[in-house]
Amino acid sequence: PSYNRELADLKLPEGFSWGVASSSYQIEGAAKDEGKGPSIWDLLSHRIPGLIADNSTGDVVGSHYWLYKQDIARLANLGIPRFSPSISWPRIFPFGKGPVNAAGVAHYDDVIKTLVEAHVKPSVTLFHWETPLALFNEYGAWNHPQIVDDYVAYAQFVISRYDEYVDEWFTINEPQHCNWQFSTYPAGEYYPAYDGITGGIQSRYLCGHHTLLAHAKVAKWYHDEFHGRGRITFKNSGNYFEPNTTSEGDLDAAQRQYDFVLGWFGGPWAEDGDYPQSLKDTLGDLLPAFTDEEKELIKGSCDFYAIDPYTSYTAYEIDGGSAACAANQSNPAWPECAGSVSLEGNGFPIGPAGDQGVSWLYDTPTGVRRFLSKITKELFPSVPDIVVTEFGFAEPFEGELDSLQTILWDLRRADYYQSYLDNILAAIYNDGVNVTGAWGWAIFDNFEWFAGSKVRFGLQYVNYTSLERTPKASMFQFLNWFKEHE
Ligand code: PNW
Repeated sequence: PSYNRELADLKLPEGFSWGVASSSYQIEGAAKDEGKGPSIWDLLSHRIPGLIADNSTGDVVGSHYWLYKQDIARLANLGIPRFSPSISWPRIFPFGKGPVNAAGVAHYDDVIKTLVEAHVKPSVTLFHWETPLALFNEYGAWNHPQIVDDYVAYAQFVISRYDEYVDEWFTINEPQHCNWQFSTYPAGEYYPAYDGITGGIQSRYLCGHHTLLAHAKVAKWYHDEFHGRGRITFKNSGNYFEPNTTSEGDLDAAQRQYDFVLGWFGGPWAEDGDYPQSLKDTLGDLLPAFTDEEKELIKGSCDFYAIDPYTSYTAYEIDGGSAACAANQSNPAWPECAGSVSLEGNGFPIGPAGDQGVSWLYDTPTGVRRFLSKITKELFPSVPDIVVTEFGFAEPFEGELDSLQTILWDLRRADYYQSYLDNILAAIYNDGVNVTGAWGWAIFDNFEWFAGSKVRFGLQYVNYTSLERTPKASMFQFLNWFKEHE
C-alpha cells in the first residue's frame, strides 16, 4: 500500500539516480588474498576478543571479491541502474604508500569493466574506513597531517585510472564516524599512543580535521584536472533531530546536534569554509584551526551534498541547559550537549526499533522528508542538490536465523523502504527539495563493523556458509517502488 495516495501517481524527476550501496571491507572478504595489506579493521576484528559483538571478522563475509561477476550480473538482471561500492586502499597500496599491488589493481580494473559492460553505473567511494595499518603504525594515520598527502597520492592513482568510467566520486565515507575507530578508546588501550596524542576526543577532532583537508585537496586536483568530467563530494553521516518542544532550550539542543554532526563537516558549504562558531567556542584548543589558504581550499570542494539519513531523534535540553553543558567537559553529553532520545518524543516512541546490535536505528519515515528540507533550506542553502547515498534498516530478529520465512519475509524493512521513498518523493514535490538520487544500504548482508555479522542490512540475504544470495521481500518492494515511480 502507498502511504500517500497523492504521491502514488507522481514520477521521479528525469535522471533520478537510484541503486544500492556497500563498502569493500564489509562485503569483499579475501582479507589476505592477492597481496592486500592489512587495514585497521583487520586488526580490530582479530586482535581484541569481544570488541566485535559476535567476534566475526571481514575475512570471508559475502566474498564479493571472488563473486563480483555474479553479484553484478544479478544487479543488471534486477534492473538496478547504479551501484555504489568502495575501493580498498590497502589492496592498491598494501603499505598505504609505496609499491602498488598489481593484483589488486587488476581486480578493480575488472570490477569496473564488468559494471560498465553490465550497464550498472558505479559511484565509487575511495575511503570507507580501511585505513592502512602500516600508516597507523608509522605515524598514527589520521591523527597525523602526513596522512593527507598519502591519501591524496592513493586517490589520484585510482581516479586517474578509472575517471573515464566513473562519473561520481566520494573521497571519504562519513568522516563523522571514521574517527571513532581511533577515538572511542584512549590511546594505549588498543592502539599505541603517538606523539602525545591521548586518543579519545582529541583524536576525534584531529582525525576529522585531516579527513576534511584530504578531501579538499583531492577535490581541488580533480576539479582542475578533470573539469566537467564528473562530480566529487564526501558522504555525510547525520540524522534528523526534532526538538522535543518549542522551548528555546530544546531548539538550541537540536541546533547544537546539527552543528556538532553536520556542521563539523559543513565547511564546504559554509560561507567561510570553516567550522561553526559553537564548535570553536566549546572545543577551544581541541579543535585544530584551518589557515586562510585551507579554508579557500575547502570552500567549493563538494559538487553536491551526500547524506546517509538512516533515522531520526528527538532532541531535548539536558539538565542545566546546553550552555552549562558546553562548559562542562565531564558531562556525558559533552560536546554535543543535547540529549538525543531514541525512544521517546513527547513521551511516545519515535518509531519501531531496528536490530538491537544497532541501537541507534529506528524506522522514522517522516524524519527523512523534514531532514532533506532542513539541510538544503536552513543548514546549507548553497547546496545545489542532495543525494541520499545510504538508507536502510536492520530487521530485528528473535533468536537464531533458522527459519527461511523470518529471514526473507522482512516486512519491517520493506515498510521502511516504501515509506522512506514516499517521503523522499514528498520532499521533492511538496517541499521543492532538489533530491537527485537515493541508494539502499545494502546490496546484501554485510559485516556491520563493531556490531559484527549478526546485524543484517541486506536487501539480499547471504548464507555465510554456502555464500548463496537470496533477495528478501524488501528487495522486491524497493524495486517495485522504482518501477511505479520511474
Ligand atoms: C553507515 N548512526 O554507518 C556506514 O557508512 C556503513 O558502513 C554502515 O554499514 C551503515 O551506515 C549501517 O550502519 C553509520 O549512528 C553508522 O546514525 C552509524 C550511524 C549512521 C551510519
